[in-house]
Amino acid sequence: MQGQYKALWLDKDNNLEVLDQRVLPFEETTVTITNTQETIEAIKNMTVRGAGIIGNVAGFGVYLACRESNGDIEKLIYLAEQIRESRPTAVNLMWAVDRMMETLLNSDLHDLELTQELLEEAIKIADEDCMRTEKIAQYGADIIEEIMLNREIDTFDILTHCNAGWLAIVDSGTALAPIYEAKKRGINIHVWVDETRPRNQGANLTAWELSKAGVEHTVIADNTGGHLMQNHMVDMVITGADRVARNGDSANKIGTYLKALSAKDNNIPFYIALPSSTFDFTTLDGVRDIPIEIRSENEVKYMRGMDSDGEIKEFQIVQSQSPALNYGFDVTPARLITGLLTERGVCDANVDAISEMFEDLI
Ligand code: RUB
Repeated sequence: MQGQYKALWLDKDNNLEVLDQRVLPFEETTVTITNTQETIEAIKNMTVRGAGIIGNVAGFGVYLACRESNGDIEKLIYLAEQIRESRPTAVNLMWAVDRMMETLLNSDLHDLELTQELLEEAIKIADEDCMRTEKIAQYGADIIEEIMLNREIDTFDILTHCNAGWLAIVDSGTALAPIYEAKKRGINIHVWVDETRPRNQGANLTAWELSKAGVEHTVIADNTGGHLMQNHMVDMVITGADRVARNGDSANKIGTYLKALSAKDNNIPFYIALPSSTFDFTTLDGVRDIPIEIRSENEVKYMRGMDSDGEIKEFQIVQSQSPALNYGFDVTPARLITGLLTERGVCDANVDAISEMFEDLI
């Protein structure tokens, strides 16, 4: 891929360009990231968001940190640590920084040559994610085909939560990758898109991605999923993940857990799609130990949107004196998950199956 992906790419000076995900779907603009501080800001303020992309941007961030460190390795290690701490839940961030640091520590190159080596490693990480998401697309579409055959249905209704498409991980996405592949295979597919309050990644990003790809979809308020499942309007639920523990417990955008409970109650397959870089093999119990990000209460109290004159504005929707609480993620216990859809195939969500399939990475 040579460092050119749909949601991020390198400019002629080898700075990182990213799509600004804060302003989609109303504006399509890019942000240029040239140094560590800009990398950290872009991850923190969610110019880029989604576990996979955060990892990729962090990888390129370490290369940019090297470029700005002028051979000062201690400074570079310090800057890399700052990038590593920019968001707490998506483990791809830590994984990518650690891999870049391993390259650094094993290298006997200096200055420009070292910077070039780190750039190549960041590209390699992103290229590998591309390959993983391609495989997830194939395995996921196979499952969709199988369910359709068994149930003899004409249109396949999938429910997804948040955004786990090509905006969230290069270059096909995780949860959306099988959907794009199923469409390519000629399957009639329709997606229920949870709006995903408070930041509306479903309404703003997933709906935008799906329309660009010509995939039929309907945006629903987050509370609608249970009713749809109870009324046989959902054939499968599939979401991405920010961190999957060794026992299969999976952290994803807040609200995912409720969808999994409802899917279980209604006997609907519930899949988590993830590349192996989203596993945290050192965390043994996800519900107990995955760190959950708490973000600003203003994300709950304000909403951004377009007014009737076409102007983009932020609106307050909660009275000032009421406090709000904003957990970014929740953890779906492994017992509610039908399967983990990975680049190596479908893995049962339990410690034995994960240990067996990913033995070489643990
Ligand atoms: C994003 C989110 C996404 C996963 C998907 O949260 O929860 O579902 O990150 O990642 P946020 P992937 O918008 O707060 O970053 O595409 O790697 O599965």
